[in-house]
Parts: sequence; C-alpha cells; structure tokens
Amino acid sequence: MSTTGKVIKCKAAVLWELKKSFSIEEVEVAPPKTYEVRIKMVATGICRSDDHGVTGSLVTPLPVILGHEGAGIVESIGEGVTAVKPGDKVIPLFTPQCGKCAVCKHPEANFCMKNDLTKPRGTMQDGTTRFTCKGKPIHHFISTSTFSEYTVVDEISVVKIDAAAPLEKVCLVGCGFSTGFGSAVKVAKVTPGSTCAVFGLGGVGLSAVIGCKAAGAARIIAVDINKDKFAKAKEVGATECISPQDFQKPIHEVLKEMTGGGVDFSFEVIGRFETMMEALSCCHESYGTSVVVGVPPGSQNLSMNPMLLLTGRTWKGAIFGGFKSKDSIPRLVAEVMANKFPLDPLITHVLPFEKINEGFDLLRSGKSIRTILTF
Ligand code: COD
Ligand code: ZN
Ligand code: ZN
Repeated sequence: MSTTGKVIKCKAAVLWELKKSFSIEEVEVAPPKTYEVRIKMVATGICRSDDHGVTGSLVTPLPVILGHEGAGIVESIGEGVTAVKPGDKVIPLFTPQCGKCAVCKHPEANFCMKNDLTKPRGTMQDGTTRFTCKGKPIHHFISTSTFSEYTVVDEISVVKIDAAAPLEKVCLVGCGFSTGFGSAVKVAKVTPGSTCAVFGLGGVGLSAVIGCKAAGAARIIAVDINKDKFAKAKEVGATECISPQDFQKPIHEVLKEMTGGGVDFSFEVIGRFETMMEALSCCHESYGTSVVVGVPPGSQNLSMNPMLLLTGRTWKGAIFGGFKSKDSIPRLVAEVMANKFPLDPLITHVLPFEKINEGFDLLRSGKSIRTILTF
C-alpha cells in the first residue's frame, strides 16, 4: 500500500536532553510539502559532530533527531519537486545548494546561505518540523536528521546519486569523507610532490590523508595522540606517523626539523585551539598553507601572533571540504564506485540502527573510525 501523502509511523533515535542516550521512539513523519522530499533511510554514519550535538558543543534545538551522514531512497516528493523522484537513491545535504544565493553563485564558495548550521532553527526551510513524537514536535538537525527510518528534507538539501551506488558505503560521502578529502584537494589544493601534515586521524582526518595522496603529495605525516590510529593512516597513504606525546618539544618544531623548515600543507582535523596553532606553525613560514577543518567547542576566541601570517603563510578553513554539495556529491560517489580512492578502511563497524548508543560508545572510546548504522 502506498504511503504517499500519508503520515508514516516509524522508528527514530530521539535526543530529548543534552548528554543523554538516544531513545528509540515511534515517531510520526509528515508527508513532504511543496519543494520537499521524504526519504527512506538505508544507512547512516556516526560523525563526531553528531556527538557534539549530544554534548551541546554544537548548539541545536531540542528535542532533536540527529544524524547528517546518510543515504537512502526517495519515498515520495512534494509539489514542485523536479530534482528527484520516488525510487531515486539520494544523499541528504547538511550544506544545501540553493543555487540562488550569493554563495551558490560564487564560483569558489560552498557554504550556501540557506544552511541551518550557523544559526540553527532545527526546522525545514519553512520554519516548521515534519517530526512528532508523543504529541511533541521534534526538531530536525542541519537539514538532514538521518537517525530515523524516514526523514523529510528540502529539495535544496538532497541530491540524486547513481542507482547502483552501495548506500551503506557512500553515505560517508555525505560528510566525513568529503570534508576531509575536499580539505586537501579543493581547499588546500595540495600539489604533486608536496609535504603534508594531518593532525587528527578520525574519519575526517584519514579522508584528508586520502586527499593528500590523491593529489600526489610525496610525504604525508600523520599526527595523533592515539597510536592505534597509525596502522589505518598508513593503509590509506600516510608515509610517517608521529605522536606529540613522544616528544619533549612542541610538535611544530619536530615537524619543521623533519621537513627542513616546515610542511607545504597542514590540516587540523581535531577541533582544538592548541593543535590549530601547532598546525599553523608547522607549515613553512613563507609558503605554507594550513587548513582548519575541526571546530572547537563553544564560541571562544583564539589569540595568535600575526607575524605567523605576515611572513607568507596562508590560513584557511571550510565546511564540507569546500565542495558545492549538489555539484560534487554525484561525482564523488561515481569516483568511489570506480575505486579511485578507498572508503572501506574508514568503516570499522556496522551495526543495526537500534544499536545507535553502542555506536556512539565506540566513537567516544576511540575504538571506531566510522560506524555505519543500517536500517
Ligand atoms: N593531538 C593529536 N591528535 C588528537 C588530539 C591532540 N591533542 N586530541 C585528539 N586527537 C585525535 C583523536 O585521537 C582522534 O583520532 C582524532 O583526533 C579526532 O577524530 P574523531 O574521530 O574524533 O573525529 P572525526 O574525524 O569524525 O571529525 C573530526 C572533526 C574535527 C572534523 C569534527 O568533529 C568537526 O569539528 N567538524 C567540523 C565542523 C563541520 O564541518 N561540521 C559539520 C558536519 S561534520
Ligand atoms: Zn559530520
Ligand atoms: Zn545557496
């Protein structure tokens, strides 16, 4: 029996309060309105930013259905939708691409002004939610909410991908992989033969390593305090791995010595002020580029000596690897399917959706790179 136009009752992981476990609840998912799309989720990754949503360091209205790294199949579409149709395989976009704002029209920029990340309302573009549970409206999370059997997104926040794409793998293109990979190939524009340093070897940092390698870097130095991450880093392309805890002196000095003056490109993929400064300082004072990928908790300020930039360094940052989401995701998925770069090493655990709390425990204990939840 068709569900088109009807409310769907299904399971979702609801976060009622900060710092609590998810409750698997029966929720009602309203049909998509004009320019909206309802998706049956097939797989979703667990990203550190979801955990930041749980702890409150990423502020988002509660109660909420988190999750933003998913893939699924269109169940039904609202009036006026032309970009996708029922049955299409899709990836929801936590950074939309409206195609009309100043950012979307800019050839290089990607952080569409319709995003729900800077000032989160936790709603659809029209300011309302499509989820209810026990009579209460439940908020959306950065226009995606993938921790639910069904979700509703705006047409600007979803893109069609290849019908043959393995969704339980390419869901990572929806966040972690693209964020790290794009930081190297699109934001830093890593050059062949260059030397790179990647701070933080979670799913995003490892994807930055993959990007450095794809761009032809000759040396990729991976930095993490958890040495359990080193084997995986080498598997995806790191040429050397170091832990700051093995040295008396600051790690930027170690890196400068290792590279005869500093690396060409560095990446901070942890979200800590100290490592942002270390990453900036370890790149060459005259031509190094450092990219901030991690976001620190809270809205504190970082003080720095402008001399670090005046001598010629470049300091940049980007969301979603600088990629325009709608334009880039179908291509990245096709490249994954053509085995141009390895996604499999990033997936350390696969769990049924109901075991979401277990998946978060694995992330918090540092045991997982990416856990994929399947529906
Ligand atoms: N020195 C070196 N390594 C460290 C240190 C330290 N002081 N502290 C922690 N680490 C290592 C950890 O051992 C771990 O291996 C790694 O850093 C961090 O990995 P994860 O698994 O916690 O995180 P990821 O890779 O899933 O994501 C990290 C980000 C920092 C990219 C993410 O949390 C983030 O802030 N994203 C940016 C914001 C954004 O784009 N948000 C939108 C959706 S993600
Ligand atoms: Zn993410
Ligand atoms: Zn836009």
